[in-house]
Amino acid sequence: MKYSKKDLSQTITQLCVAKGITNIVISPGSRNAPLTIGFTEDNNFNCYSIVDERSAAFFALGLAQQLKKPVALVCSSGSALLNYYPAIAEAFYSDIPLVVLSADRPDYLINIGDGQTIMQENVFENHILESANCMEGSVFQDFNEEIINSALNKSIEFQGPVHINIPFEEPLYEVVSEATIHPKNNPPKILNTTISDDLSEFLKEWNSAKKKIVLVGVMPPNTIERQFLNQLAEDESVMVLTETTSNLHHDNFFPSIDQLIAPLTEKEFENLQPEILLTFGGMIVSKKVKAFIRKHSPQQHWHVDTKKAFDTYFCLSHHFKTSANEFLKEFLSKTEAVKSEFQKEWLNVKEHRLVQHSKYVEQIPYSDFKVFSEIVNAIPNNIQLQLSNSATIRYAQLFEIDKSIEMFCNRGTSGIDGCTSTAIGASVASDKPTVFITGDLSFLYDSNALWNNYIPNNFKIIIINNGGGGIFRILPGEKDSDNFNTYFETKHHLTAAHLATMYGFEYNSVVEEIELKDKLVTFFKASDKPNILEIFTPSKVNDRVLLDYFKFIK
Ligand SMILES: Cc1ncc(C[n+]2csc(CCOP(=O)(O)OP(=O)(O)O)c2C)c(N)n1
Repeated sequence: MKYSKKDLSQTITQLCVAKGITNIVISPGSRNAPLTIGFTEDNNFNCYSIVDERSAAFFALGLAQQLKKPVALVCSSGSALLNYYPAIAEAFYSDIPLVVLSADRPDYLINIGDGQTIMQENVFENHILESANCMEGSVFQDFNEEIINSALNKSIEFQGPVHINIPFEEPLYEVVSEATIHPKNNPPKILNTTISDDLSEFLKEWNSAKKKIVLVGVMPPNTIERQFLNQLAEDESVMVLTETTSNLHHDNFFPSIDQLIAPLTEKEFENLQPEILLTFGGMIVSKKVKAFIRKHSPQQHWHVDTKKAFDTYFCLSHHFKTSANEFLKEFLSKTEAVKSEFQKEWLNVKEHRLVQHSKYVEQIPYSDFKVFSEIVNAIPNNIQLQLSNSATIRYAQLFEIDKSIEMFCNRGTSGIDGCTSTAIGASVASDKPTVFITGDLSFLYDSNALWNNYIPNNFKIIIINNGGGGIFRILPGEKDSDNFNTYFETKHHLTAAHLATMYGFEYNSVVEEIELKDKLVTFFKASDKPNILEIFTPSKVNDRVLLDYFKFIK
């Protein structure tokens, strides 16, 4: 086995092994040669090579999203590092562990006109859990071990991104056959999640409230124990509103929030206003539910999370700093049944909406909505479904998707800049087949995602190509001007056909409804290549079909 001669390279690789960080995504460069040599020469590591750093970082994010442990990124100095930023911000807001290892020039070569050099220390300072700025030289070994341990532990303990900046003096390529450095591993701590709050006051409030809403945002599958979900679902004073990305299911839950609340009158909203709002999970997609709760504030808003509580509805009254399971175990064992019509009344509304939904789908023309409906009917069970941002995730929220399907979307910053790369990373880490549904702009934006040698044959992409940003037709504002076409919808006539050929994907397209069902059946069959199905839809019909939907389901 070979080791880089650099103390810092040996320190990093050994501490990564010690902490179980074994997946490394490397982008090419020379300044990072000591790290690249260190990782690739060591069989403990599973290394991936991806040229485009923006895509590499989202790919790593997809891996880490599935593995729930840090994935490391290695890049050269200069703007290479800055291309990690979109994925770092996403990881920061989505609580996904990433370890960024950037090679740098030594301090005396910064800002004196040396090439490929920027000010790398603390460069992600607003969106990072910890920045460690290493120093080269044996006198700094203890200091470096300390800060590297601390940063790696932070990523593991708090599930988020950290940045370790590592200066290397030339020569960069020298190797040794025995490790010359043996850093001390300070193991990560196991976070204490026991509830420190006195629950009695909260229980008093809860046990006297006839209207309680539990709202759940992004949550990995199988996070909350089934018995607690059942308990919540069986409480007639509780409505559990779930998002597609919350991966929670029960017949008494309310999974399509917009479908339920979009047609409501002011009077009905007042009726829906809860006394207590209890929230779990990450970001909420539904703009309508945010607007509803901000306007009809509950008396109490409690959020449960080991790490943070956002005041999304401007009425946060308490943060239970613990896990959902820990909280529910303690809390639900002490709650009392409250007689209430709340859940029943709204389950009737939900049932009516579902009937209307089915009727509506029967009569609508070929459109994004219709296409989504057919995809949901044809999609196989027991897969992983990755969704891009924009209208895709919003449409997905309007359909009942089989509960065996695991759902993911980058909602931390809702960017369209790395959805495909994330989906590919997730497909590599998951043993389930992965289907990725995306809009055309999101797909074309991140087309370098396909420049990746690790894409499994059971990875499938559906592009709903409505010739631009369809979302902007759904949003308010004037739609029939050149300005709208150019600066909002950004109309185009591009397709994925040539990209598919270039990157070795099977490719098929749909241009009218009559082909849709059969092509979906063929598309979802097992294949010996990754696969793209590009479905072209009429942009000027899509917005009307969606907006009329919310009136029809009333
Ligand atoms: C990096 C980034 N830039 C800009 C945006 C703003 N934005 C949100 S949706 C959207 C259009 C997406 O279009 P497309 O992927 O075709 O999906 P559609 O709206 O047609 O469903 C844009 C530009 C964003 N979310 N992220």
